[in-house]
Amino acid sequence: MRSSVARLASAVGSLACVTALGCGGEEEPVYGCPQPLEELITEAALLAHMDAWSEIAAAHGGTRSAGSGGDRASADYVEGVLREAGYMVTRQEVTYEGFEVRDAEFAEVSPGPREFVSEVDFRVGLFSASGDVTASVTAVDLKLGVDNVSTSGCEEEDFVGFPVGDVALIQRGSCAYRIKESNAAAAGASAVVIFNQGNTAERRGVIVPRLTSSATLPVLGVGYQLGVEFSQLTASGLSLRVMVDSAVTVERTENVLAELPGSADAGVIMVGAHLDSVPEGPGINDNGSGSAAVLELGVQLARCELREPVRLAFWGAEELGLLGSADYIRNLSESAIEAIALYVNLDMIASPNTARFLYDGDGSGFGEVGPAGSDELEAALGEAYAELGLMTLETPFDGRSDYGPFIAAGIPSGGVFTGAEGIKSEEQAAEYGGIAGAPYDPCYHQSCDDGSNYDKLELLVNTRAVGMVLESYALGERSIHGMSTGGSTGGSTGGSTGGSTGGSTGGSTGGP
Ligand code: PHI
Ligand code: ZN
Repeated sequence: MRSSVARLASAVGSLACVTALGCGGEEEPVYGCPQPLEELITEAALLAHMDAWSEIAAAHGGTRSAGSGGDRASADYVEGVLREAGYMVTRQEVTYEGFEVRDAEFAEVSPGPREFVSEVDFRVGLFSASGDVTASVTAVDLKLGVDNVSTSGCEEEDFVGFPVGDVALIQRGSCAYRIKESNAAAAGASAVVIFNQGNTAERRGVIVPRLTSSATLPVLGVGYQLGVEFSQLTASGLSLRVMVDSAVTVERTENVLAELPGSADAGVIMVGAHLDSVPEGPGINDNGSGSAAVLELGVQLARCELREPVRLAFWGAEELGLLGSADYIRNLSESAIEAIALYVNLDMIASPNTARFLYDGDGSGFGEVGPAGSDELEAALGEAYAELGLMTLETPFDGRSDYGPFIAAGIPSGGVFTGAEGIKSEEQAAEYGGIAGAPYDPCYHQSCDDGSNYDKLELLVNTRAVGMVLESYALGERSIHGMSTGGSTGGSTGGSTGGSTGGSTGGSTGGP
């Protein structure tokens, strides 16, 4: 794989001046790292980053979720480490909508009266409009009872004859809450109360109807039993008061980006991980693990003489729906997208009850095929693991992490994953050890995803394997489909971001 010339150059050490024919010539420099990258990746360095995430979370209320103090401190930490390694670091602002309930009241006025308790008897819909309405109630196409197939409020016809100004009593089922809400609004309803479907045991509790910021009515969710009671009371002149005082807020987080220049520039080699956790916890396996790997790979790659540019990304707000990576891709020009040779995503790479999965870019395991070149990337990762004597399985190429926006843009992608809420099989336990019948990560998206919730050896070997692959591409020992590595394309490495953020994503090193 690695040429002996590169190894010689490593031994000499002064890489900038080592070329095939001596210094100062036109010839290509000799590309290489002081040692093979996998040897430069140490457990101690990775654990220092993992400890940093834990300390940051502990100092910020136990979370590093998007927009929180822990999120910002994590970005500060990444920036500090990368600056120290010689990078220029760019922080790209990502804004998104939040939702806040200031106050809510819900009561039966007649035949009552009775007051309902927020969070116990009812919950405010996500993105519910504000309002204070007292009105009689009209039920909308309800189908009560076990095994019902409710389509309540899903069709405009459900509202034929609906009295303008009434509260619409709607049942969960068959279509999105926002469709029920918009049909109700179009029919002149003043507010909406949606009750759980009641078709199964799981669909009986109090619900939070999830709408969008374009909702125009106050919307509350209640449990099945209360919904049934209301439906029986409509004949006795049921009147309800619905009061919601809410606001759509503007929230912000950021993507952290940094780049090493290459001298040939055939295509940018990109590697990324999301930096945010869920609000419930510190996010140490999800995704302190991937973040630590990208960070340390970046630190060590900065010591290499690269043929291709390497770009690091730490994504914001992945847990809210891949917001940061989607924003990044949305703000790239066509040519900046074409300049990216490949993207490696690292999201959860040290699960405590691990199995090792490669993203199935060639579709051999699950059928879904990635953009051309994703197959080669999967094969390259497979080779690296084989070289390390480690076994891998495959995980569906479904875009359920930050590579989603990349594959949507046609960029060859791949990655490593050690499992989330999925259950480890007997065969996997036999191969990897650990507990069959238990989740790969028993603390997935919980407060216990803390400093004890990851496998140190797994973090080390996965970072090393990815390092081997990144190094081979970045040194020009390997190329990806469609990208000529025979010479410079003169393509842009930067990828400038336009739009609201105005930031440039293409930092370069001032460094070593
Ligand atoms: N993106 C999810 C978990 C996840 C990670 C799913 C990787 C698939 C893969 I491949 C999360 O962050 O919660
Ligand atoms: Zn994740």
